Amino acid sequence: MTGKCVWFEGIPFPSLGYSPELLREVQESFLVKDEDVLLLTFPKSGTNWLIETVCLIYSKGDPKWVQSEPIWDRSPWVETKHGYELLKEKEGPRLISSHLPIQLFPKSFFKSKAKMIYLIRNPRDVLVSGYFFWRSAKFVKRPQSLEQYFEWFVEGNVVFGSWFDHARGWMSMRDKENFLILSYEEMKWDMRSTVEKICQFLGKKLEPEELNSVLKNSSFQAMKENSMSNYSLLKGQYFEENGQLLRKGVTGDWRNYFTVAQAETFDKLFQEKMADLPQDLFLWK
Ligand code: PPS
Repeated sequence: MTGKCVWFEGIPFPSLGYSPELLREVQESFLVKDEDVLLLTFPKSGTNWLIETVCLIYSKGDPKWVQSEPIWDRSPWVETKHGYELLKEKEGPRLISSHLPIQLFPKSFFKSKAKMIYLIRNPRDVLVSGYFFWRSAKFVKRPQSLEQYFEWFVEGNVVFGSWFDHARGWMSMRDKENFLILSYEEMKWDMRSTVEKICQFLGKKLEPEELNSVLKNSSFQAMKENSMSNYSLLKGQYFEENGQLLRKGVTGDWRNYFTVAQAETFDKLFQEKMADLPQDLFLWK
């Protein structure tokens, strides 16, 4: 993928809201505080679902916050111009989102006690989700076909770089006590237990009816209808009218799109790149 993107340290970034100077400043100078909570993902892994869930946990299931403030202001993306400016001004404990690979993340985090949740998703579904999403976006080079995007993805030639490098990099933190790995798949299969796990990690306690409200208001349908979370406010400037963040919200959709040859190529690559990691990290298998 070349053309419509910004390059930094060999990795392509979207062309709107990112610059090499800012990415350098974020890495060198952004101050992560011990009380911050960081939500980290490779794009299209369910980032916004995780943000919505954590916001609802913070508000004890009350949907007022998630229905009144855009999701990118509740938990700003630190690497974007908008998010960085907002975060610098924010007082108190902050929710911070990011898609950055580990080597470009603010250095101050690694000396802090801030908690981080890394959300991982079957990269095959990440690929398919990304293909449909970027096709309608105005700030990246658009793929012309799934076949083309498949090639870009396996070469690591997509925004935020190689999924494999991203996952490997962040998973090296997995034994740290301020680091929690979650998967999109476990959120789909047992969201109640996942919310309980997040609460335990963040030291939050929810009453049963509050937990029910978190589940209800973070559901695919609720988020799809919530204009503060479904990116409909960004249509026009950032996306075409047909663009949608909440497309299908399922696991295993790649099976509807990959050819047999693509599935085999992907399996082989996954083996090559990830075989030495504990395989129970990859719950979709
Ligand atoms: S982004 O643009 O990188 O921040 O996108 P991200 O939020 O990481 O990923 C978008 C995919 O997450 C799905 N999604 C959900 N699935 C289930 N339940 C809920 N509540 C939910 N919210 C978002 C969304 O549908 C995208 O996946 P696909 O497969 O394209 O549907």
